[in-house]
Amino acid sequence: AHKIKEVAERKSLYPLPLLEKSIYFGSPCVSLKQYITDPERTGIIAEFKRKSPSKGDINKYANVEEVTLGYMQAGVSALSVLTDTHFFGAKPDDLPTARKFNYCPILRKDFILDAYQIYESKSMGADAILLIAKMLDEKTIIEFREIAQKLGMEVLLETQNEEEVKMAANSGADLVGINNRDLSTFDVDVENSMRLAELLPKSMVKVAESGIESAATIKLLKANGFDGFLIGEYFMRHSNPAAKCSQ
Ligand code: IGP
Repeated sequence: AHKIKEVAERKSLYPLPLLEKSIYFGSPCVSLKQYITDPERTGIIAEFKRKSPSKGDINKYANVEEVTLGYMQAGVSALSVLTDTHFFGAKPDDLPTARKFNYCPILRKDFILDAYQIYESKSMGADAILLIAKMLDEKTIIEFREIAQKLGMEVLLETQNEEEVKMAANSGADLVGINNRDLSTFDVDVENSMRLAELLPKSMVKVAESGIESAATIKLLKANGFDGFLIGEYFMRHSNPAAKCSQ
């Protein structure tokens, strides 16, 4: 509580009493890692996003309740909900709404740059947060990972090159993500991801992110050590994303 106060005071977006009032603050999280590795489930993390920097508008008027419920009924392991407004068109209530209607793990997808956002994630009802290795130094990653885990959440640490993957192996992150998309060129390269996955211990839960468009790609990634598959645009660009997801 002391730490929450300190961080909330510094940022003072929502004051401490508001964050603390969230019913999610006192409640336990669902384990993303567990749902992804559950052999009864698909390993798919289905993402809700309206637009993206690489594609522009994807599904401007998508309804978060309808889409996330549909994803879950289609048998996904977890949901990923974008909360960034500027680049991804998120509305402030998207994640809390998804939470209200779904029991499965929810990953908060945003650019987390300040500890305050971790407390905020918990108050929104997230079970896990994304940390992006390219945006944070190693010391900050460990500090943020500790805060998230102390609040009961898990951390998916996103990597994209050899150096980041090696750092992630010793970061204490619950899951390591390897982004198939190079964020500077937007190129998708699954071969690169599979090569990088080999640098991680077998026991580490690995999530392949971005540009996944077919069951064949999932199969290939699975055969090469990946447990989870983060898929957004392939579902979202359809008028009924959940229907696409259940195919
Ligand atoms: C999903 P795609 O190509 O299936 O829509 O990708 C997800 O991997 C992508 O949205 C993503 C992302 C991120 C978004 C990966 N890392 C970091 C925002 C921030």
